[in-house]
Amino acid sequence: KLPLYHLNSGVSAMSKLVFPDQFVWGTATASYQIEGGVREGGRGPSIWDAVCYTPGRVLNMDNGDVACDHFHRFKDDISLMKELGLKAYRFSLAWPRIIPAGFGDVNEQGVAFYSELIDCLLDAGITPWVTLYHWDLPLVLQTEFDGLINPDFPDWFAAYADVCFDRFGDRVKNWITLNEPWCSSVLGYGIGVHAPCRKMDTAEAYMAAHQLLRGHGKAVQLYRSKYQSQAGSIGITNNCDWREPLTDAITDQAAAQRSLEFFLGWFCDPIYKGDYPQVMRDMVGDRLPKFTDADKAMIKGSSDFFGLNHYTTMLASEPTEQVVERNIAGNGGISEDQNVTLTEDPSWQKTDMDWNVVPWGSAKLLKWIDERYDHPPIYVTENGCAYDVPVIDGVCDDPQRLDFFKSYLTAMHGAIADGVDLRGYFAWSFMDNFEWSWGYTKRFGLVHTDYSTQQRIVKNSMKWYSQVVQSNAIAE
Ligand code: PNW
Repeated sequence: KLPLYHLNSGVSAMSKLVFPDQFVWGTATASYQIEGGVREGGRGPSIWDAVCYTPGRVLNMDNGDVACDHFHRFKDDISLMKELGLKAYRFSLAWPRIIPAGFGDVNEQGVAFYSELIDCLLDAGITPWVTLYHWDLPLVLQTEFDGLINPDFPDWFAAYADVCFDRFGDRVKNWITLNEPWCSSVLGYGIGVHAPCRKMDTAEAYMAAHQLLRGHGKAVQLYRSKYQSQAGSIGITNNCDWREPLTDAITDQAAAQRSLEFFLGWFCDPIYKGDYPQVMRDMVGDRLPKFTDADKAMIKGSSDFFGLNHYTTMLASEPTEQVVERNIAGNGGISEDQNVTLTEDPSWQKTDMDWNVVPWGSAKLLKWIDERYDHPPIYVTENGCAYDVPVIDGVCDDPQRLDFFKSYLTAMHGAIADGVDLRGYFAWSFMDNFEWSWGYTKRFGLVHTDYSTQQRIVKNSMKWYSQVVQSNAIAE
């Protein structure tokens, strides 16, 4: 455990919080949310293209056809990152650009696009952190093969990953297999608000999670055996909110713990401990698939680092009656299975997503992870907030976002001081973009996107963040 003053090597120890040497600072995006160009360069359709064209699924029937037009403007976007002094950039590859039919033929134009983007980042001195799957599944895998719930998913995913490692691995040294499999499973197959918008049977959500974990394990096994000489690291990114017990009653503490195990333990226990949490086995029963011994061996130890996306906190308590209805508020997941009541402190501030701003929740979650998974190296691969702030006279002054980042980073710095091995932080998002079922109505960017002109305007929060990145410290 390092006492705080060891981290403060600066002159005015009390006035700034210095982060450890080598701390990775960046921003994050995802292919479908920013690229556009969906019918260009040989790209095939994804499940999100289809969902966007189905009335009632996405607010205003917005879609990713143009998005931030990053497909055509990536060079300018990267120049801006360089100008701002950003050091790392997390983005995702669109599987349907690389293998349009899901498996089989490689689309060389798609490979060329990402190859150029990667070179451009490296020329700008920015380290690429590449996510292989951030939700844009090739549509044909859904329509013809049932997508993530097909037990062949791991083979398709590993074959796609193989192409990516082969073509980009000489330059990309930081890989993330999956972004938030919780969202793919719960929102895609349980609640049905994300593509493919299924909500027929909760067993499907557990099966999707199962095949995603097997796919992750298989891709990592391949990377470690076939591409060892590339000397990169590979991991997975999971998302989790913090759950604070409503009271210190044993039952509320148990409810909070159960909720965290259903949220994060679901995906991380197999990776760090070899199987799903016992509480899920007990409460979900036969709908929770079982790993074979070969699966367990493949998945256990399959992440070189702990990727965490974190946005908010809820209060958890023991329900007075068994939860019977699925509660989609507060990211409750398949709430009837976990049987936890989620509430909020009315004094908490909220973002445009209605997500609570609770910085100390991030520090508690980091410590929970540190303890449960035996002190893994952690990278926060997303954290951020939606606030819609107008551009006035060319200026976007967004003090709420600045405060959000400042308070969360201060809390996370405290977690580091308490011994958590946090090694990096990526703000979500580099620029305003397509926010899934919310279309373009939620603005998470540190750069403002004007969707009618595609002009980028650096928000004041970004000017502040750029200073943090360049000084490796938060000035108070
Ligand atoms: C993440 N939830 O999505 C994604 O990785 C990003 O693509 C997205 O833009 C960002 O967070 C902001 O939403 C989430 O309901 C979507 O718990 C929903 C939830 C969590 C994360």
